[in-house]
Amino acid sequence: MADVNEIKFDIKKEMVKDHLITGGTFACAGCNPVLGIRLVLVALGKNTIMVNSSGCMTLTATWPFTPYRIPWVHGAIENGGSVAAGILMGLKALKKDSNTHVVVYAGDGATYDIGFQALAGMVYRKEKIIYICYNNCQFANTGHQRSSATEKYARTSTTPPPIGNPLPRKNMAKIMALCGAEYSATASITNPFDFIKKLRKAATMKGSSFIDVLAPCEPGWVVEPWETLKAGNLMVETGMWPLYEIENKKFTLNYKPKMLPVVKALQMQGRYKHLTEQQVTEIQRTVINEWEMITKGRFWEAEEY
Ligand SMILES: Cc1ncc(C[n+]2csc(CCOP(=O)(O)OP(=O)(O)O)c2C)c(N)n1
Ligand code: SF4
Ligand SMILES: [Mg+2]
Repeated sequence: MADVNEIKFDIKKEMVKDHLITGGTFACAGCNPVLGIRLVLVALGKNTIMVNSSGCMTLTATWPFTPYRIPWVHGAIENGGSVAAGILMGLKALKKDSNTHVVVYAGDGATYDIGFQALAGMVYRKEKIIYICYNNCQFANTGHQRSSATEKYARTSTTPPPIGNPLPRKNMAKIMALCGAEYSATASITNPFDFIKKLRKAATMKGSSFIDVLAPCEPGWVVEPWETLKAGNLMVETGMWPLYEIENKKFTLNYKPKMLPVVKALQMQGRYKHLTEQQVTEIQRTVINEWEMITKGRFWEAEEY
């Protein structure tokens, strides 16, 4: 299928449709993961069943309240991929699978770490499921601990200063492509049209899709509620979070960032406040190397920041 940039999207037509997630959730002000759910439902519409793995988004629907106008299921943190596969099997038995989108909306801790096995199994079996990781780069709900999506040197409650997180994050979109995802992509809440188009493209696949969407978290990134989108935008424009897609192992870069100095993104986030000049230089070097690889046809060898 065509590069997402070729998919048409008419914002005027889309925005007059009913919202499928209403306001009034228990999420923090400025929470990008909640905004992500809204974009998912704009993209896929009401014939969607959403599976939630335990995390902050579990608290969006706290009995007896729900903001959802679609069926929504909370499984557990470790089994999003399996719960979705079970739902798909049920829909197949009822012959209702062809017009229903089965979606997992899970955090990075659930995706990169605790639910990795169920996700890898789902993708390996090529289940027709769209798995979306809302990536706030930490286990936010339990107190902002490090996950395998936490960036190198970022501060979390389990990786405190002076060093911060000593490890780089996993290259999850690549891993999913190699596990068998027909479509695997990165996205950012700050680039909503790119995200929506990727979701629509994912919906046309016969097999599994995986989308890793960067979704800043106000207390976790230590930014003000009104700064979360700006913080995410700077991660994209500095090249720290590249936007790309891999379709049947073919890589396409979807967006050319401004390549601002990484310090612009780092200095506005409290989780990077402790960084030394040396650490900032190392991050900048990593990002430059990565982009050199990406733009010179060596994507599969690139280490992402
Ligand atoms: C097996 C298991 N281990 C740990 C937990 C506790 N737990 C609940 S939510 C959560 C954080 C999940 O992090 P993430 O998936 O990144 O979502 P976020 O909280 O960031 O939205 C954890 C560790 C759990 N529910 N089940
Ligand atoms: S802690 Fe972060 S992810 Fe959780 S509700 Fe608040 S802003 Fe959203
Ligand atoms: Mg998280």
